[in-house]
Amino acid sequence: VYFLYVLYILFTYYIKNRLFLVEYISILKKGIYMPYLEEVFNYLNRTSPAQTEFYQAAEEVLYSLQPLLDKYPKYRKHKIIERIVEPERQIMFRVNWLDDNGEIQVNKGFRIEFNSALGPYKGGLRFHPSVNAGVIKFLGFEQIFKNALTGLQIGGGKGGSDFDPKGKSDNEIMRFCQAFMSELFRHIGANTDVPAGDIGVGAREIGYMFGMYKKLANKYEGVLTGKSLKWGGSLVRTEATGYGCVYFAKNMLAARGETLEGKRCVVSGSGNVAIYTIEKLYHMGALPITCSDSKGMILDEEGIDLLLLKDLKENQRARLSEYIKYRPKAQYTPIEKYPEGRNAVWSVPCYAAFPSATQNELNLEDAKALLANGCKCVSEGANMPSTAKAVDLFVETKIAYGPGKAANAGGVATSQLEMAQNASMLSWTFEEVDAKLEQIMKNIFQSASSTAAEFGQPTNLVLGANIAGFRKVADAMIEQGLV
Ligand code: NDP
Ligand code: 2IT
Repeated sequence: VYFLYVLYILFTYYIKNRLFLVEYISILKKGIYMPYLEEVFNYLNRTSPAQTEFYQAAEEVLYSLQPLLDKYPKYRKHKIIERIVEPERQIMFRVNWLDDNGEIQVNKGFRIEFNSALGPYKGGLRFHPSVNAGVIKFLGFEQIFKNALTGLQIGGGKGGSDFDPKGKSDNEIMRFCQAFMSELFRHIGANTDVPAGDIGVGAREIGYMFGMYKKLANKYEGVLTGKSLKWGGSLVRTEATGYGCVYFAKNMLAARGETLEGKRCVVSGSGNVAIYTIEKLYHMGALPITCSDSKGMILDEEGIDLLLLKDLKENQRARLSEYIKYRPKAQYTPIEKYPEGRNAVWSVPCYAAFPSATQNELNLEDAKALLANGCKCVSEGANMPSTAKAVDLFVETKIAYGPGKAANAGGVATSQLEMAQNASMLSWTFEEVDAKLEQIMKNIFQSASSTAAEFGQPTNLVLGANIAGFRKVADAMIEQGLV
């Protein structure tokens, strides 16, 4: 009786606070693996101080790799871990430009060329005041494995600037982009390093940067992706990350005999990824009811008005708070009214959640709120939107959880399709590119889930994606010798 009583107490404690076990298990796991990986983390702390986002990304990947490292000693013998955490090249530069008042402005520019085992460095450029060396490094690190998962020949890179595009005139944007490219051009090329967009960088910025590259390099080549459809861009690239993220969710759910049809979905962000996630959710018969920006969130129980959202964000470049002027029944919550330390988007009851704004926008408390409200699926459009503890909870509770490097790989995959079209001087139809994207997302899901099953944790797509991506890069590094 006592035994049953103790069991009952433990069980109710566990149900009330699943974190107890999650944390206990993850500390235990990390404790067991520490000796080897600890050396790597100590090295990173010593040589790249204060890069917290990078440590977070590296820890997630490296801890997932333990079963692979145990099974195949070749990776340790070739010191792949020690080599893969060290970028092949990092470029930091000054960007001077003149604002509309004739004042000199100075920003930092970054490009990290992380790993070229599988192809030319490939990854976006982010313009946001929060950009620093650690942010670019975490994004570049994630990009290596994401790009490997696509099955295409692309290495990993990332770049950007702490430039804030908000409130800048079109001329200021142009002058900044030109100044940025006046240094970057010497490091990139269609077969070397091919940047694209990310936060704060869309078709307009890619246009100005392409123009400057062409002038300085005297080459008209596919050096950037996300170009305008009028001069070398690919159909579906604009939609690709959001569409791909929903395709990924569809695959995760299909494996569980579920669909998105008729389901309430919450989306964060209101930029490129969020907008086309919402569009594809409608195509699937789902009901997307939220979106957000850095100032607040919209809850529209009748479903987000997609045309209005596109007009506000793509044409007017307005704040999301404007939405309720046109849809008075919708509800706007400014961030000052969010529960403390939380993101209000994740308190809205839903079947599936699509974090599509930025890193660490969904923490443990948010994850608990989602699960308590019955959320069954999280598909990450953003890069590393969930904190480490939130990820642990999703994995432990075995919901359909698609980590960013798998779920948002559709953007970069379609960038590679743009490169292929540029190189062959052909252009494919919307249907052709969309069909390829859908197939790539299916392949990524299958590769992550079969790898997860191979290592005994069939629902753990964090483990599966990290091992599957790493293995491709690591094997290529071994075969290409010590370079
Ligand atoms: P956009 O610049 O188009 O939109 C970003 C959105 O996120 C905006 O709504 C923005 O709000 C919000 N946001 C940005 N930073 C913050 C912040 N610190 N706090 C709250 N909200 C924030 O970028 P994308 O849609 O292209 O990118 C969104 C995410 O998706 C990023 O994590 C990016 O790395 C990732 N991603 C993008 C891909 C792409 O192809 N574009 C491919 C794969 C991943 P506000 O306007 O108020 O700043
Ligand atoms: O994070 C990403 O994958 C992107 N921002 C897209 C990169 C690309 O090269 O298309």
